[in-house]
Amino acid sequence: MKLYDMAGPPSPRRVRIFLAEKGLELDREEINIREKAQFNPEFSSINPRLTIPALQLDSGVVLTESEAIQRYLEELYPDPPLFGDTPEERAIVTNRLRMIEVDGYMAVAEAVRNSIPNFENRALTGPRNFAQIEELGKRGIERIGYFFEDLDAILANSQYVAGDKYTVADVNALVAVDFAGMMKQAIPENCPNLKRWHDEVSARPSAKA
Ligand SMILES: N[C@@H](CCC(=O)N[C@@H](CS)C(=O)NCC(=O)O)C(=O)O
Repeated sequence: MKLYDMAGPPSPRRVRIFLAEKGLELDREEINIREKAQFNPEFSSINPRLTIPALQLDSGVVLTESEAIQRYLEELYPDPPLFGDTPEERAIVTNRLRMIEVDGYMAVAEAVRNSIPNFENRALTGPRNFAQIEELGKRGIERIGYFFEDLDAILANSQYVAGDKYTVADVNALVAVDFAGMMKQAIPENCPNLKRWHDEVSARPSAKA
């Protein structure tokens, strides 16, 4: 098994934090997307979607979605459980993951990729080029604020994002909140529950991954 990875970008960090929580190390290769290494034929033949993380299994199959990688690793290494212990917990984790992906990660990506000059003509990842749309950049910023508020409301009633246990929902939410920092969007004063949670999960050793 081999993980195509890079320190810095958010999606691979989701997998690295998950691995750290499981106490796992994988064989890794860096794909430096700042230097456009995702376009090199050696990598594009492995992942034609041109994104990291990518996990190549011993069978040759390549997983190109961080959540698919996390779920696969959970099946292989169930302890500690990070997707919930019961059907209800697992359903809540999945529910939260979807919210984090759509309302959090995608909102920040929308802002970043439609406003930062480095992403000119690269408003979406992948093999096809897309022009930036300024209005989408602005909408992304607005949506980040709502994401913070919605997470704060969840965390007003529970210690962690999917209940009273630390799960993969905390991993991916932490990465989305930190990713918002790329647009200089910090946790606002009116989100004390989010701040309390962020301090707590950031203090876990895995957060350094
Ligand atoms: N849905 C994918 C997203 C992967 C993704 O967008 N990765 C970014 C780094 S965070 C990337 O590879 N970008 C390449 C590019 O910008 O061309 C996942 O969850 O893993």
